[in-house]
Amino acid sequence: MATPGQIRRRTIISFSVFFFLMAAACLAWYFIQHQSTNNGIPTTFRSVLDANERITRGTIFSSNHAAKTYPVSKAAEAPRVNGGIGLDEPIDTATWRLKVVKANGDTLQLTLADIQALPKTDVVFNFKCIEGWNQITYWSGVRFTDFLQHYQLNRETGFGYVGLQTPDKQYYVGIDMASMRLDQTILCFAMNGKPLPQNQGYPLRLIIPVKYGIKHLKRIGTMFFSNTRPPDYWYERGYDYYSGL
Ligand SMILES: Nc1nc2c(c(=O)[nH]1)N[C@H]1C(S)=C(S)[C@@H](COP(=O)(O)O)O[C@H]1N2
Ligand SMILES: [Mo]
Repeated sequence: MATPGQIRRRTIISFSVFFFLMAAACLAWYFIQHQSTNNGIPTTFRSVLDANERITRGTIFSSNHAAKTYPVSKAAEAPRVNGGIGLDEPIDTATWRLKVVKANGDTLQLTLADIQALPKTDVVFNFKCIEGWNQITYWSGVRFTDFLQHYQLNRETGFGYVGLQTPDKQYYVGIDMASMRLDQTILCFAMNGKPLPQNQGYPLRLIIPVKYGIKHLKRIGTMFFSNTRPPDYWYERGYDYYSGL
C-alpha cells in the first residue's frame, strides 16, 4: 500500500509531466502556425510531403513502377466527371493545336490527327481522386515515350520535369520526367474506345496511372520542359507536388 505521502508525490509528478507535455504541444502548435509557409502550407508539413516524395521515388521507382491493370470489361461505362478548370470555352479540332515548346525555343504545333497517327496504347486502371473516390476506367492514346521518340525530343527528354497547361492557362501541372516516361503514361484522345467527351479533356488529356487524378490534366494546350518544378495548380493550394500512388 502507498502511504498518503507517496500518493501525493506521485500525483504531483503526474500533473507536472502532464502540464509539461501540454506546454510542449502548445509551443509546437504555435511554432507551426507562425513559421513561414511554403506554397500555401507551413514549412513543417511541406517538408513531410517532400520526404514522402523522396521515399516513394527511391523505393518504388527502382522496380519499374506500374499501376495494376484490369480487363476492359471491368471499366465504368460512364466514368465520373470531376474538375472543369480550364474547360470553360468550347473547343474545336480545326483550331486546336498541341503546342510543344522545345529546348531551343522553337514550338511544334501539332493537330489531333498528327498525334493519332502514332502507335496507339490502351490502359485500363483504377483512377483515384484525392477526394476519396476511385473508378476503373479505360483510356487510349499515344505513349509519352513514343511521342518523344517520334518528334525526336531527345534534348527535352533530359529535363527533370514536364509542364502542361490548358489552352487558357487556368489549369496547369508539373510532372517529373521519370513518371512521364513510364509505359502507362499516355497522351490520351479516347475513353471507352470513343473520342474524349468535352468535359473529360477533348481533344487531348494526360493519363498517368501512377498519380492521383489532380495530375491527369484535361485539354492539353501547351507542353514545356524544365529542370525546376513547373507551376502546379493544386500544389499552389497545399497539395503534394508529386501526388504519387
Ligand atoms: N483541365 C482540368 N483538368 C483536370 C481537372 C480540372 O479541374 N481541369 N481536374 C483534375 C481532377 S481533380 C481529376 S480527379 C480528374 C478527373 O477526370 P475525369 O473528369 O475524367 O473523371 O481530372 C483532373 N484534370
Ligand atoms: Mo481529383
